[in-house]
Amino acid sequence: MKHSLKTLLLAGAMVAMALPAFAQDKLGFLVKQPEEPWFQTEWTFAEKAGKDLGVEIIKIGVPDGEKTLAAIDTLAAAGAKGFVICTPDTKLGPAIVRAAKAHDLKVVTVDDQFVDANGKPLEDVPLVMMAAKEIGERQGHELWKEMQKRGWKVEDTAVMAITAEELETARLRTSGSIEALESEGFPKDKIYKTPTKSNDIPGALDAGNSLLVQHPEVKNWLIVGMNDNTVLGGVRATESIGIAPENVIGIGINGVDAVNELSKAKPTGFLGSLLPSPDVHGYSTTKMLYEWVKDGKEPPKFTAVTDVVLITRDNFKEELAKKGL
Ligand code: FCA
Repeated sequence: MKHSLKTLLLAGAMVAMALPAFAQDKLGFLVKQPEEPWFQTEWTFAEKAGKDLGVEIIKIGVPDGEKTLAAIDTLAAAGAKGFVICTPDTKLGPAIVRAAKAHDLKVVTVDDQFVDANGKPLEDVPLVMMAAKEIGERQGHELWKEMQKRGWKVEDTAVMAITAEELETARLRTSGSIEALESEGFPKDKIYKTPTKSNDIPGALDAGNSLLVQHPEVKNWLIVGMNDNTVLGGVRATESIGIAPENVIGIGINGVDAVNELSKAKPTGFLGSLLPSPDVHGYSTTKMLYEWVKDGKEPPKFTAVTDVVLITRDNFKEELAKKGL
């Protein structure tokens, strides 16, 4: 009796010792635009990975540099061992790496690659992202296909390419899209670039408006942009000057950010979106980071997530459901 009680107590103490250590495992997941469904989806799947692995995920929105560095301090104070980040500014890379090192935190980047002050990529930091050039090319080919389907003439049509050249993934996507259109035979001199100040709808709307006032002669518009919000801003610009939806084709990238638009009662100029795998981005980065922290298994320096599907009003519910989104 006495013995078994002692055993029990001992076993209990061992569990008690083991449990807090287990429960205390924490990892951060920092994203630049927490208002975008894209990043909310990454968070959801990071938490799913956290649950499967028995780790707590600390989610923090980091819209600027100051908030990013403060978030890293917060993670360190909470006892986290590392974090996944989509940085608000790729040039913050060296500062983020420095802060992480100072706190002995491991870093995995997602979606946007860190660069140094000269724009050179920090290739040492593990990165998971969609294949940017390829998804851009797909956008260009799909725009062309739809243009053919509608029987538009090249003479009546121009491209509004909303650009964000300072963000490498955006530059790769839009240049891929433009090159694909050119390879299909779209005339170079009717592909008009217009830079956006911010990667959201208001920024892209301004960019679109300033282009449209210069080209009242254009009847039909194809809209190129690096993600759904950028293309949506362009579509809103065409609407604001009364161009009919039948004369506009916009195809976005991200998919999850297009759900509201594709759910509208009437079709708009936004035809659809290329849906990559935000679920995989959120889950696999978290798992990589966990294995790195836990077992010292270093993640690959670069993982490109391919596998993209075009969602439109006709199939978006099914396609999202297939991915559990
Ligand atoms: C960038 C964009 C996001 C998303 C992500 C994969 O960070 O800003 O909208 O497309 O790449």
